[in-house]
Amino acid sequence: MQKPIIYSGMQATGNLHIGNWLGAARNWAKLSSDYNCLFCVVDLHSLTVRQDPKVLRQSARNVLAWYIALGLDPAKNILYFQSHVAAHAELAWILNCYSYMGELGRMTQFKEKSAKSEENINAGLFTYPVLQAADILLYRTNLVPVGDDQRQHLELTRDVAQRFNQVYGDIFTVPEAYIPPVGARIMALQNPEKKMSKSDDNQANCIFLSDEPGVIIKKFKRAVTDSDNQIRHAPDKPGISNLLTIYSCVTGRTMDEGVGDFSQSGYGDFKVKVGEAVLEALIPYRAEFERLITDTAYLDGVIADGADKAQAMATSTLIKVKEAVGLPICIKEGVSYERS
Ligand code: AQP
Repeated sequence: MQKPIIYSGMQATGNLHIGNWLGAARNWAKLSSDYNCLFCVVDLHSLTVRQDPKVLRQSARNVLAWYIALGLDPAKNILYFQSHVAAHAELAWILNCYSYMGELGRMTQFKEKSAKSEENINAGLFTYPVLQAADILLYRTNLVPVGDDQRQHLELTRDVAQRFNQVYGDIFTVPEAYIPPVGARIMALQNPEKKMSKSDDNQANCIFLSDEPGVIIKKFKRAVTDSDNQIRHAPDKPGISNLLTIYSCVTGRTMDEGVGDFSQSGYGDFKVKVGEAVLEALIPYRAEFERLITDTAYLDGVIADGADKAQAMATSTLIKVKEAVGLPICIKEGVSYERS
């Protein structure tokens, strides 16, 4: 029997941070043996913000190398760049015609990002969730493992898929979100009321996977706590709770065990120990990333192979969609699929 399909992705911009790892990539690796998986570097999404072309190209490659370093074997998973499969942009256009201005305007990420970049509120920022829906629906995805911030976009994907299916029959699989019970929203270290984010102006908020060890410990030492010196996980202690969550994710200790581990510690000691636990967990992944990123031929091969495999799956869905909506099918597009 065919395994169900997982699809997920990360933007090509900047360095990955521990939120991207603990909220998403870590679960991709855990789930990957039970599913057929596609993990995409969503480089088209990155264009909603002005990018330096050279930097973008390199950071896209870095993200793909991180995927492998974090445990995603390219022999068992399809790893590829979104821009290498034209069907993403084509399906996004079609789905734009089945998405409403009102629902897109309600997206929290659009509101936040447009408030942040008033000088560049482009149409791509607005239709970003439609491209995301196209990414997911192209592969008849069953499960989408993401962090908590993507919950709303996943709901929109489901709505668009159901709306389309109601008109044209059973074209799309309606996907489910997989949001992990712990680590789905790693918070900013200096401001634990908001999520850790790579575009944060204050770099001390964010632990990047490639930060030097000394920098990681320093950032943890500076993490905001509170004044009562009690190490427990509770809504009134967002800073401490965030650190305990990170500790639990990287060590595999439950929240209660984590609290027990620090029953004799003060905040200073606690913060250093969490930093050290993160560093220790990252060591093998960082070494593997350093090895991979210099292996140009190997990465080029993975990228080409991923593009071919993703292309074949995507084209088959796109033809079904085109046929459903009444677009003429070019004979050259003939790939194997069951015509209705
Ligand atoms: N803080 C987080 N905690 C848990 N999961 C997170 N994710 C992002 N931030 C956190 C998850 O990582 C995956 C890839 O996300 P993305 O590439 O779309 O990154 P993003 O949301 O753009 O990340 P940033 O860091 O927040 O970037 P900016 O600053 O550009 O907004 C997704 O599954 C996401 O849920």
